[in-house]
Amino acid sequence: MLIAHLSDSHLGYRQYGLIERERDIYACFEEAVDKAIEEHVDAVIHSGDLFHSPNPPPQAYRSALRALRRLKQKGIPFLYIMGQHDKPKMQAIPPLTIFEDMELLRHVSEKPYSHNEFSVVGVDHLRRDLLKSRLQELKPPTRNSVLMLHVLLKEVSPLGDVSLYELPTGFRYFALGDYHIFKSLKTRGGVAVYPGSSEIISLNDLTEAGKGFCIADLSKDEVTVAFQKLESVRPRIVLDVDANKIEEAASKLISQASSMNTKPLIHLTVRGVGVKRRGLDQIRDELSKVSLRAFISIEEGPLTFQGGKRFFSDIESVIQASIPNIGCVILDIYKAFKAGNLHDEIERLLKTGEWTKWSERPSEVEQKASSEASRKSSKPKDPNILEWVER
Ligand SMILES: [Mn+2]
Repeated sequence: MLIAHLSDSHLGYRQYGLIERERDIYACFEEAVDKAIEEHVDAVIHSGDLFHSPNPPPQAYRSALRALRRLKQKGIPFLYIMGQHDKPKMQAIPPLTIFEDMELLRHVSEKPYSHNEFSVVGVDHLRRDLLKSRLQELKPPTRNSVLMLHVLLKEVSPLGDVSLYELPTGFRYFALGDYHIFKSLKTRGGVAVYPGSSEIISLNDLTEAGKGFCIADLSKDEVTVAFQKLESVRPRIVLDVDANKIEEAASKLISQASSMNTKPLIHLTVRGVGVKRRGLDQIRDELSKVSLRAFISIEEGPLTFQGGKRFFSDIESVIQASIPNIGCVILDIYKAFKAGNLHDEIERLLKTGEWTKWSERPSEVEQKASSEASRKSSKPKDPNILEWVER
């Protein structure tokens, strides 16, 4: 029994308001289905968020229809559950019902699927308390059973709803959705797998392994899982660069982007104090020619860890930003040490009792941030700079 496991395709999502991005997302889903057919799978299962919304645009229906028809022609069943994105909030009909009427798929949360010893059971996305009681009722109908859930496990996120050990026993494959990065976890009797989203829906979805789906083989004693990377995923370049090195970084970016077959999305963070947006206009224009869209943001913050690299402008800012509350203490000691009067300074602090007020004192970074915030709110925002906040 070979199954293709997909999840979080988010059909109909128009990221950054770009039609190209909506098309990228369709292309990824359709590529995954084509690959599944090529691999001669016995079933395709989808663990939720097939559509980005319970009211998808007509193009999203067409993309789903194209894929489902190809599967139907090959006699491959498509089984699905709903995620929080495509589940209607009120008493409305879920978008995929229309395809169920056309007998192109099966909603396993309504009616489990069985074929000989193989069966698939599923639960649509549920609130944590409802999910927990629902999980207790679930039993595998046959020896070779799959359980589909749209749930965030505590093993992948501190915001998770349930733990791996709270899942019912007896299932060989837990086909999970909601977490957008590929992850395979061992359970007592089998495996729990997140194939991840088929495209990059938010920058959090970026991963070295790429985006794709899974093919699981349930015919042997031990379940095997193979990740299938998709070619249709649009490339992204995320770069965090010190303002002093911006020219060099920009020319590298331009040659990297122009050598790509598909125009990438570029996310450039320029780090430094007093960086002027106006000064970056030319760089953004040049990057725009070789990319689908280039986003440039400015960070005054001194320290981040991105792509394993460390950026900071001065040690004082590093201390304050990275050690909340007691940052002031360390900073005072550091300054005294640098000035060569560490002993005198500590004695003075102890005598005056000033050290007791350390935790109440706002750090210079906080003061800077609050004055920055008030300045920002009074100033009209540069329409050319897009923030990359998504979802
Ligand atoms: Mn999702």
